[in-house]
Amino acid sequence: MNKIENDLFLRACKRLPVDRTPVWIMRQAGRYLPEYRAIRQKYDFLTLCKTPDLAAEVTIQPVDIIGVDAAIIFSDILVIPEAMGMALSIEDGTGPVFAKPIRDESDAASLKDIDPGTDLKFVMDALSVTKKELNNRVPVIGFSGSPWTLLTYMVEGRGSKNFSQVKSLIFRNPKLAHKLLEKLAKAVAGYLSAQLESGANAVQIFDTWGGILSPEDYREFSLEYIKMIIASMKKNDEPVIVFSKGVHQSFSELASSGADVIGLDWTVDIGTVKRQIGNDVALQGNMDPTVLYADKAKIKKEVKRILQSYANAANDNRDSAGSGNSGGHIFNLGHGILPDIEPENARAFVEFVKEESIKQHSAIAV
Ligand code: 1CP
Repeated sequence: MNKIENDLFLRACKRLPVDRTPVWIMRQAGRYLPEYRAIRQKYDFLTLCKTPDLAAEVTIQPVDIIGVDAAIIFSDILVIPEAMGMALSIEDGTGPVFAKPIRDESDAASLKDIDPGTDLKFVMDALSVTKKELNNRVPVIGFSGSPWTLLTYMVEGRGSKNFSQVKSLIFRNPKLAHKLLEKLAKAVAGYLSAQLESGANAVQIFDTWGGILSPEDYREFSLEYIKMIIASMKKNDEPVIVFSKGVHQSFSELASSGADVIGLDWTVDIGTVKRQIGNDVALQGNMDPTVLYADKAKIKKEVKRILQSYANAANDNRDSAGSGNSGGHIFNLGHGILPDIEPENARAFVEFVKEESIKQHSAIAV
């Protein structure tokens, strides 16, 4: 494979030396960008996902406009259940909706096994076009939802506040829940492997709803399946990032899940987590996405605080990764960027991470 010009993101994932902290933003291709909205005016969301040239175009927008160090392929986690046969629509104001949610054995039996190379060929094609058009400027991240997070949408039928349907399922019929989760784990492992095969340089598993479970239930219904996926993926040395939101008590277990990188939401201190779990994995995160509503002075202050917290912990841990004490950190928000953020603030955020981390790295190196 051709050498990637800016490979800071991949190096940080593998805890190799870097001269500054790389940064990207979850949901970086999306509605906060006027350039994205201009394309969305002409095409609906699923058409965008399924037209490789358009998906590639919006994937690359934040690299050019915001200056991030990695692209993430434009798609959605819900393309897997759709490929399994569930009719999906994305409704303005509501978000994704499945007309017929999965509630019992006969619904479950209607789900077909997928072959990612054919059933999700549009994602593979979007990756190929993106790789070609990016011309190795930055790495491309592929992704999937975790089995648990996919199951929540498949059972609820849409976004939910208290997740009563999917929770009823796991507590009343755990056997069926496990059967579905296993089916999803197989599909996700095949899907992520196919994305790497099609040119993705790393993959992220989004477990957005891991934190609605107790630590024990998280282990049983989410983490076990994430581990299964990582163990069974066909891959070379490409990094795997796991972002399980809100699972504060489970970081040590996550660190031994086989993931290279653990994504953190903003409700934990990154330095505290680093001290707790040690130096075996890299950390990604973790600025509160709503800090991007603030003025630039506040954004900068928050960026500096997070960089410093990580560096102090790396120093205490005697972490030898990277130059200085900041290797093994990928800067990101603690969850997706919100649609009403000013692009100017997103740009300033990325710039602050670059400037401040260079200062910090060189201060420590001398
Ligand atoms: O109107 C539009 O343009 C559609 C809005 C939209 C977008 C831009 C949806 C519907 N999905 C996406 C893209 C998307 N989704 C990406 C693109 C790549 C990037 O990051 O730039 C990614 C990674 C996702 C992943 C995703 N979809 C997650 C996991 C990450 C997270 O934010 O928690 C989840 C939970 C979804 C489901 C989903 N799809 C769309 C919406 C609005 C939602 C959330 C629904 C809810 O409220 O629960």
